[in-house]
Amino acid sequence: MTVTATAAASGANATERFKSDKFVGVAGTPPERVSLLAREVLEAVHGTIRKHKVSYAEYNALKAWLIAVGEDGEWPLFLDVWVEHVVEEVATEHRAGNKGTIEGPYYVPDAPERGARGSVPARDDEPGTPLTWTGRVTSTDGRTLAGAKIELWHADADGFYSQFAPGIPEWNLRASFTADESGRFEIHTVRPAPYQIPTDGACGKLIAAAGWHAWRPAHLHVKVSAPGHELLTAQLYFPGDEHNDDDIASAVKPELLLAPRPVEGGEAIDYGFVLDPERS
Ligand code: MBD
Ligand code: FE
Repeated sequence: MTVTATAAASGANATERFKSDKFVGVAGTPPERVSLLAREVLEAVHGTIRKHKVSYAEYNALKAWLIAVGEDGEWPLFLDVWVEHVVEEVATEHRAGNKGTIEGPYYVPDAPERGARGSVPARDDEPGTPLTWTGRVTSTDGRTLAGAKIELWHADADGFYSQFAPGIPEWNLRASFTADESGRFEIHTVRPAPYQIPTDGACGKLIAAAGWHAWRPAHLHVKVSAPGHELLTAQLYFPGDEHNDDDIASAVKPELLLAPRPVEGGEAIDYGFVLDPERS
């Protein structure tokens, strides 16, 4: 692959996507809660400054860096990599069904529909090991969830996401499946590569300056939904990936590890989902 994704290109797309898709607002939030949350975050910052005697040079570096995060369109990336996992933890701690994890910045709704069985949109010469994924969707109350929707999106074998990197067809490796009468589905795709945070943007500069690594392990993203049930957002991981234990986005959980087995022409996985009924 000759084109490289720039932080500015993928960041601008992620920022636009978020603005159009997610800004529903929390208009009814009482001022007491806004004040409490804002004050405690600021106090945490003040505490760090006092504890480590942060200098003016460091303060100005922070200011310049925060401006660059916005200019590079990397607020979605920054927040989803370093903050979202705790929001997800708090939001789903009551669940008895499937573990989930963070959504990240690259979901796009309304991907092409493929019924209960089919292949994700892919290029004729799509690189990567072919992957056949079978599974079943049920409820924690034991019911089969016929008609459940399984939305899948993932990076290609170079680690790039369609709509967030140049030169990739719009819906490449993005599709929506519908579980059959017995709750089953069968998906044909390819194994994604690990994802590297762009090195040329503000997030990459923080990573380099701090001496961290920039990697997420290879993963498949899903959203699984059914009427009367809580939306499950998850990612599935491949055993043996060197970053399963130190994902920069802290989003790996043991329950989300796949167990691929070699089959003729590729590999196969079996992984199903158990959804929690909506709380009344
Ligand atoms: C990704 O692919 C991702 O899933 C997350 C959470 C953050 C950055 C890139
Ligand atoms: Fe991802």
